[in-house]
Amino acid sequence: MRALRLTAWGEPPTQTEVEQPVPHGAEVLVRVEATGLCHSDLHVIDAPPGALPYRLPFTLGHEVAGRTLALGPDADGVAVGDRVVLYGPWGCGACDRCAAGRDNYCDRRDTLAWHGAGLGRDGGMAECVLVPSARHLVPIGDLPADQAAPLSDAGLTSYHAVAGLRHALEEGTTTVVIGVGGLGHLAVQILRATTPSRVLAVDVREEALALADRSGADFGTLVRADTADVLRKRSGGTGADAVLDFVGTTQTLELAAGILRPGGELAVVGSGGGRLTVSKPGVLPPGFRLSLPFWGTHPELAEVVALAQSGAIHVETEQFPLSAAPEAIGRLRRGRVRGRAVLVPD
Ligand code: FEH
Ligand code: ZN
Ligand code: ZN
Repeated sequence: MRALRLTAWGEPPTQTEVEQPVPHGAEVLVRVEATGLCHSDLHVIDAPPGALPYRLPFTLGHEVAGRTLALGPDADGVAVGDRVVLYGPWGCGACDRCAAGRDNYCDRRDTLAWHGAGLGRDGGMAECVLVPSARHLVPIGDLPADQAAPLSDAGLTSYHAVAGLRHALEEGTTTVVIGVGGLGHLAVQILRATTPSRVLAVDVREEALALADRSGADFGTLVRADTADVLRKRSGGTGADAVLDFVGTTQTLELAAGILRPGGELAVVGSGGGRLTVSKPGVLPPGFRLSLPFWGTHPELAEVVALAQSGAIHVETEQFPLSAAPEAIGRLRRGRVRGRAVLVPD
Protein backbone atom coordinates (compact mmCIF):
# COMPACT_ATOMS: atom_id res chain seq x y z
CA MET A 1 0.00 0.00 0.00
CA ARG A 2 1.10 3.61 -0.50
CA ALA A 3 2.25 5.63 2.49
CA LEU A 4 3.88 9.03 3.07
CA ARG A 5 6.86 8.17 5.22
CA LEU A 6 9.59 10.05 7.03
CA THR A 7 12.78 8.17 6.18
CA ALA A 8 15.52 10.71 7.08
CA TRP A 9 15.59 13.57 9.60
CA GLY A 10 15.32 17.01 7.99
CA GLU A 11 14.36 15.50 4.63
CA PRO A 12 10.90 15.75 3.01
CA PRO A 13 8.69 12.69 3.48
CA THR A 14 8.53 10.24 0.58
CA GLN A 15 5.66 8.38 -1.08
CA THR A 16 6.60 4.77 -0.41
CA GLU A 17 5.12 1.34 -1.15
CA VAL A 18 4.85 -0.72 2.07
CA GLU A 19 3.23 -3.99 3.14
CA GLN A 20 -0.36 -3.58 4.28
CA PRO A 21 -0.26 -4.43 8.02
CA VAL A 22 -2.09 -7.48 9.44
CA PRO A 23 -3.74 -6.89 12.86
CA HIS A 24 -2.67 -9.16 15.74
CA GLY A 25 -3.92 -9.38 19.33
CA ALA A 26 -6.14 -6.38 20.09
CA GLU A 27 -5.03 -4.43 17.00
CA VAL A 28 -7.46 -2.95 14.47
CA LEU A 29 -6.68 -2.21 10.83
CA VAL A 30 -8.45 0.91 9.54
CA ARG A 31 -8.85 1.83 5.86
CA VAL A 32 -8.06 5.54 5.78
CA GLU A 33 -10.66 7.88 4.25
CA ALA A 34 -9.05 11.20 5.29
CA THR A 35 -6.05 12.48 7.26
CA GLY A 36 -5.56 16.08 8.39
CA LEU A 37 -2.27 17.95 7.90
CA CYS A 38 -1.06 19.78 11.02
CA HIS A 39 1.68 22.31 11.81
CA SER A 40 3.11 19.64 14.06
CA ASP A 41 3.73 17.54 10.95
CA LEU A 42 5.95 20.39 9.74
CA HIS A 43 7.80 20.40 13.08
CA VAL A 44 8.36 16.64 12.74
CA ILE A 45 9.48 16.91 9.10
CA ASP A 46 11.88 19.75 9.97
CA ALA A 47 13.24 18.16 13.16
CA PRO A 48 17.04 17.66 13.18
CA PRO A 49 18.46 14.27 14.24
CA GLY A 50 17.99 13.69 17.99
CA ALA A 51 15.34 16.38 18.47
CA LEU A 52 12.52 13.85 18.70
CA PRO A 53 12.53 10.40 20.35
CA TYR A 54 10.98 8.79 17.27
CA ARG A 55 12.61 5.93 15.34
CA LEU A 56 12.71 6.21 11.54
CA PRO A 57 11.10 5.31 9.25
CA PHE A 58 7.44 5.84 10.02
CA THR A 59 4.31 7.00 8.22
CA LEU A 60 3.05 10.51 9.03
CA GLY A 61 -0.55 11.44 9.84
CA HIS A 62 -2.02 11.87 13.34
CA GLU A 63 -5.48 13.20 12.43
CA VAL A 64 -7.21 10.21 10.84
CA ALA A 65 -10.71 8.98 9.97
CA GLY A 66 -11.80 5.86 8.10
CA ARG A 67 -13.51 2.51 8.27
CA THR A 68 -12.33 -0.62 10.16
CA LEU A 69 -11.07 -3.24 7.69
CA ALA A 70 -9.79 -6.13 9.85
CA LEU A 71 -9.55 -7.02 13.56
CA GLY A 72 -6.98 -8.89 15.60
CA PRO A 73 -8.39 -11.93 17.47
CA ASP A 74 -8.52 -10.00 20.77
CA ALA A 75 -9.99 -6.78 19.41
CA ASP A 76 -13.25 -5.93 21.20
CA GLY A 77 -15.81 -3.14 21.17
CA VAL A 78 -15.51 -2.75 17.41
CA ALA A 79 -16.77 -4.49 14.26
CA VAL A 80 -15.46 -4.65 10.70
CA GLY A 81 -16.98 -1.82 8.70
CA ASP A 82 -17.33 0.63 11.60
CA ARG A 83 -16.64 4.25 10.61
CA VAL A 84 -14.24 5.72 13.13
CA VAL A 85 -11.89 8.56 13.99
CA LEU A 86 -8.57 7.79 15.67
CA TYR A 87 -7.78 9.14 19.13
CA GLY A 88 -4.27 10.21 18.15
CA PRO A 89 -2.26 10.43 21.42
CA TRP A 90 -0.92 6.92 22.11
CA GLY A 91 0.65 6.67 25.57
CA CYS A 92 2.13 3.71 27.43
CA GLY A 93 -1.33 2.16 27.79
CA ALA A 94 -0.58 1.09 31.39
CA CYS A 95 -0.45 4.19 33.62
CA ASP A 96 -3.47 5.72 35.38
CA ARG A 97 -3.68 8.52 32.78
CA CYS A 98 -3.78 6.11 29.82
CA ALA A 99 -6.26 3.87 31.64
CA ALA A 100 -8.55 6.91 31.93
CA GLY A 101 -8.22 7.76 28.23
CA ARG A 102 -5.87 10.68 28.99
CA ASP A 103 -2.95 9.43 26.87
CA ASN A 104 -2.19 13.08 26.08
CA TYR A 105 -0.85 13.35 29.64
CA CYS A 106 0.66 9.85 29.90
CA ASP A 107 2.88 9.58 33.00
CA ARG A 108 5.48 7.65 31.00
CA ARG A 109 5.50 10.02 28.00
CA ASP A 110 9.20 10.79 28.42
CA THR A 111 10.13 7.10 28.22
CA LEU A 112 8.30 6.47 24.94
CA ALA A 113 9.75 6.59 21.41
CA TRP A 114 6.47 7.94 20.10
CA HIS A 115 3.62 10.37 20.86
CA GLY A 116 1.00 8.64 18.75
CA ALA A 117 -0.18 7.73 15.26
CA GLY A 118 2.09 9.47 12.76
CA LEU A 119 4.28 10.67 15.62
CA GLY A 120 6.87 7.92 15.87
CA ARG A 121 4.34 5.18 15.07
CA ASP A 122 2.89 4.55 11.58
CA GLY A 123 0.05 7.01 11.01
CA GLY A 124 -2.71 7.72 8.56
CA MET A 125 -1.06 9.39 5.55
CA ALA A 126 -1.51 6.00 3.88
CA GLU A 127 -4.19 3.67 2.52
CA CYS A 128 -4.46 1.90 5.88
CA VAL A 129 -3.36 2.45 9.47
CA LEU A 130 -2.85 -0.14 12.22
CA VAL A 131 -4.26 0.94 15.61
CA PRO A 132 -2.95 -0.80 18.78
CA SER A 133 -6.41 -1.16 20.31
CA ALA A 134 -10.05 -0.28 19.76
CA ARG A 135 -9.67 2.02 22.80
CA HIS A 136 -8.07 4.45 20.38
CA LEU A 137 -11.19 4.59 18.17
CA VAL A 138 -14.31 6.75 18.40
CA PRO A 139 -17.37 5.97 16.23
CA ILE A 140 -18.39 8.74 13.80
CA GLY A 141 -21.59 7.33 12.31
CA ASP A 142 -22.20 8.97 8.93
CA LEU A 143 -20.05 12.06 9.58
CA PRO A 144 -18.05 12.74 6.38
CA ALA A 145 -14.39 11.71 6.77
CA ASP A 146 -13.03 15.15 5.89
CA GLN A 147 -15.16 16.55 8.74
CA ALA A 148 -14.28 13.79 11.18
CA ALA A 149 -10.50 13.58 10.74
CA PRO A 150 -9.73 17.21 11.84
CA LEU A 151 -11.86 16.67 14.95
CA SER A 152 -9.22 14.29 16.32
CA ASP A 153 -6.58 16.99 16.60
CA ALA A 154 -7.67 20.49 15.54
CA GLY A 155 -11.09 19.94 17.10
CA LEU A 156 -9.96 17.99 20.16
CA THR A 157 -7.06 20.32 20.96
CA SER A 158 -9.33 23.36 20.74
CA TYR A 159 -12.05 21.65 22.79
CA HIS A 160 -9.58 20.61 25.51
CA ALA A 161 -8.17 24.15 25.68
CA VAL A 162 -11.67 25.66 26.05
CA ALA A 163 -12.58 23.02 28.65
CA GLY A 164 -9.66 24.20 30.78
CA LEU A 165 -11.02 27.77 30.75
CA ARG A 166 -14.75 27.02 30.95
CA HIS A 167 -14.96 27.93 34.65
CA ALA A 168 -14.02 31.52 33.73
CA LEU A 169 -16.37 31.92 30.74
CA GLU A 170 -19.76 32.73 32.27
CA GLU A 171 -22.28 35.25 30.92
CA GLY A 172 -20.82 38.70 30.34
CA THR A 173 -17.24 37.51 29.87
CA THR A 174 -14.97 38.04 26.86
CA THR A 175 -12.70 35.47 25.23
CA VAL A 176 -10.08 36.38 22.64
CA VAL A 177 -8.91 33.85 20.03
CA ILE A 178 -5.52 34.72 18.51
CA GLY A 179 -4.91 32.85 15.24
CA VAL A 180 -7.97 31.70 13.26
CA GLY A 181 -6.62 28.78 11.25
CA GLY A 182 -7.28 25.07 11.44
CA LEU A 183 -7.61 25.11 15.24
CA GLY A 184 -8.70 28.70 15.87
CA HIS A 185 -11.80 28.55 13.68
CA LEU A 186 -12.97 25.46 15.55
CA ALA A 187 -12.23 27.11 18.89
CA VAL A 188 -14.52 30.01 17.91
CA GLN A 189 -17.30 27.54 17.08
CA ILE A 190 -16.73 25.51 20.27
CA LEU A 191 -16.79 28.67 22.40
CA ARG A 192 -20.04 29.78 20.74
CA ALA A 193 -21.57 26.32 21.11
CA THR A 194 -20.56 25.61 24.72
CA THR A 195 -20.12 28.99 26.52
CA PRO A 196 -22.00 32.33 26.78
CA SER A 197 -18.71 34.25 26.42
CA ARG A 198 -18.29 37.01 23.83
CA VAL A 199 -15.71 35.87 21.25
CA LEU A 200 -13.20 38.29 19.68
CA ALA A 201 -10.86 37.03 16.95
CA VAL A 202 -7.38 38.29 15.98
CA ASP A 203 -5.31 37.33 12.95
CA VAL A 204 -2.91 38.83 10.40
CA ARG A 205 -4.93 37.68 7.37
CA GLU A 206 -8.19 39.19 6.12
CA GLU A 207 -9.36 35.76 4.96
CA ALA A 208 -8.87 34.41 8.50
CA LEU A 209 -11.11 37.16 9.89
CA ALA A 210 -13.73 36.18 7.30
CA LEU A 211 -13.41 32.58 8.53
CA ALA A 212 -13.78 33.82 12.12
CA ASP A 213 -16.95 35.65 11.12
CA ARG A 214 -18.35 32.55 9.41
CA SER A 215 -17.46 30.60 12.57
CA GLY A 216 -19.54 32.94 14.74
CA ALA A 217 -17.02 35.38 16.24
CA ASP A 218 -18.66 38.53 17.61
CA PHE A 219 -15.82 40.68 16.28
CA GLY A 220 -12.54 40.26 14.42
CA THR A 221 -9.50 42.49 13.96
CA LEU A 222 -6.18 42.38 12.18
CA VAL A 223 -3.05 42.77 14.30
CA ARG A 224 -2.24 46.49 14.35
CA ALA A 225 -0.47 48.91 16.67
CA ASP A 226 -3.74 49.58 18.56
CA THR A 227 -5.07 46.00 18.65
CA ALA A 228 -4.92 45.82 22.46
CA ASP A 229 -6.96 49.04 22.76
CA VAL A 230 -9.47 47.85 20.15
CA LEU A 231 -9.97 44.52 21.96
CA ARG A 232 -10.19 46.17 25.38
CA LYS A 233 -12.93 48.48 24.09
CA ARG A 234 -14.78 45.51 22.55
CA SER A 235 -14.63 43.73 25.90
CA GLY A 236 -16.60 46.58 27.47
CA GLY A 237 -13.45 48.18 28.87
CA THR A 238 -12.51 45.42 31.33
CA GLY A 239 -10.13 43.46 29.13
CA ALA A 240 -10.43 39.74 28.28
CA ASP A 241 -11.34 37.10 30.84
CA ALA A 242 -9.52 34.52 28.73
CA VAL A 243 -7.22 34.40 25.72
CA LEU A 244 -6.55 31.33 23.57
CA ASP A 245 -3.29 31.85 21.67
CA PHE A 246 -3.11 29.45 18.72
CA VAL A 247 0.11 31.06 17.45
CA GLY A 248 2.35 31.22 20.53
CA THR A 249 4.99 33.70 19.38
CA THR A 250 6.47 36.33 21.69
CA GLN A 251 4.36 38.95 19.89
CA THR A 252 1.09 37.09 20.43
CA LEU A 253 1.93 36.11 24.02
CA GLU A 254 2.64 39.74 24.87
CA LEU A 255 -0.54 40.88 23.09
CA ALA A 256 -2.49 38.29 25.08
CA ALA A 257 -0.94 39.30 28.42
CA GLY A 258 -1.60 42.95 27.60
CA ILE A 259 -5.34 42.50 27.06
CA LEU A 260 -6.14 40.24 30.01
CA ARG A 261 -8.21 41.68 32.88
CA PRO A 262 -7.15 41.01 36.50
CA GLY A 263 -7.69 37.31 37.19
CA GLY A 264 -7.55 36.62 33.45
CA GLU A 265 -6.37 33.32 31.99
CA LEU A 266 -4.09 32.59 29.03
CA ALA A 267 -4.06 29.20 27.30
CA VAL A 268 -1.09 28.84 24.96
CA VAL A 269 -1.94 26.25 22.31
CA GLY A 270 0.28 27.31 19.38
CA SER A 271 3.86 26.04 19.29
CA GLY A 272 5.38 29.32 18.12
CA GLY A 273 8.19 29.03 20.68
CA GLY A 274 7.52 32.55 22.00
CA ARG A 275 8.59 33.79 25.45
CA LEU A 276 6.70 35.69 28.17
CA THR A 277 8.34 37.05 31.31
CA VAL A 278 6.43 35.94 34.40
CA SER A 279 7.62 37.83 37.50
CA LYS A 280 6.37 39.55 40.61
CA PRO A 281 6.34 42.50 40.65
CA GLY A 282 5.87 42.64 36.92
CA VAL A 283 3.57 43.73 34.11
CA LEU A 284 1.17 40.76 34.21
CA PRO A 285 -2.28 41.41 35.71
CA PRO A 286 -2.87 40.24 39.30
CA GLY A 287 -4.37 36.78 39.36
CA PHE A 288 -2.91 35.94 35.93
CA ARG A 289 -3.15 32.22 35.15
CA LEU A 290 -1.29 30.40 32.37
CA SER A 291 -1.89 26.95 30.87
CA LEU A 292 -0.18 24.95 28.11
CA PRO A 293 -2.92 22.50 27.13
CA PHE A 294 -1.87 19.59 24.93
CA TRP A 295 -4.16 17.71 22.56
CA GLY A 296 -7.11 16.21 24.55
CA THR A 297 -8.65 13.12 26.14
CA HIS A 298 -10.53 10.20 24.62
CA PRO A 299 -13.83 11.16 26.35
CA GLU A 300 -13.44 14.71 25.03
CA LEU A 301 -13.01 13.38 21.48
CA ALA A 302 -16.38 11.65 21.75
CA GLU A 303 -17.86 14.99 22.93
CA VAL A 304 -16.32 16.84 19.95
CA VAL A 305 -17.71 14.22 17.53
CA ALA A 306 -21.16 14.63 19.11
CA LEU A 307 -20.90 18.43 18.67
CA ALA A 308 -20.07 17.93 14.97
CA GLN A 309 -22.90 15.42 14.53
CA SER A 310 -25.31 17.94 16.11
CA GLY A 311 -24.24 20.52 13.50
CA ALA A 312 -22.80 22.84 16.19
CA ILE A 313 -19.33 22.76 14.63
CA HIS A 314 -18.26 22.55 10.98
CA VAL A 315 -14.66 22.16 9.81
CA GLU A 316 -13.58 24.32 6.87
CA THR A 317 -11.24 22.08 4.89
CA GLU A 318 -9.15 22.12 1.76
CA GLN A 319 -8.86 18.60 0.34
CA PHE A 320 -5.75 17.28 -1.43
CA PRO A 321 -5.11 13.79 -2.84
CA LEU A 322 -2.46 12.02 -0.76
CA SER A 323 -0.19 12.09 -3.83
CA ALA A 324 -0.31 15.92 -3.64
CA ALA A 325 0.95 15.98 -0.04
CA PRO A 326 4.08 18.00 -1.01
CA GLU A 327 1.82 20.75 -2.42
CA ALA A 328 -0.33 20.73 0.73
CA ILE A 329 2.77 20.88 2.94
CA GLY A 330 4.09 23.84 0.94
CA ARG A 331 0.76 25.66 1.18
CA LEU A 332 0.64 25.10 4.96
CA ARG A 333 4.21 26.39 5.35
CA ARG A 334 3.23 29.58 3.50
CA GLY A 335 0.11 30.06 5.62
CA ARG A 336 -1.97 29.60 2.51
CA VAL A 337 -4.45 26.97 3.73
CA ARG A 338 -8.00 28.06 4.56
CA GLY A 339 -9.13 26.11 7.60
CA ARG A 340 -7.62 22.60 7.72
CA ALA A 341 -5.80 20.77 4.91
CA VAL A 342 -7.03 17.19 4.56
CA LEU A 343 -5.28 14.46 2.54
CA VAL A 344 -7.42 11.78 0.90
CA PRO A 345 -5.80 8.51 -0.30
CA ASP A 346 -5.92 8.43 -4.11
C1 FEH B 1 1.42 16.37 18.53
C2 FEH B 1 2.63 15.84 18.95
C3 FEH B 1 3.63 16.66 19.42
C4 FEH B 1 3.41 18.02 19.49
C5 FEH B 1 2.21 18.56 19.10
C6 FEH B 1 1.22 17.73 18.63
C7 FEH B 1 -0.08 18.35 18.23
O1 FEH B 1 -0.24 18.43 16.85
C8 FEH B 1 -1.23 17.56 18.78
O2 FEH B 1 -2.35 18.39 18.71
ZN1 ZN C 1 -1.40 18.07 15.31
ZN1 ZN D 1 0.63 6.03 30.04
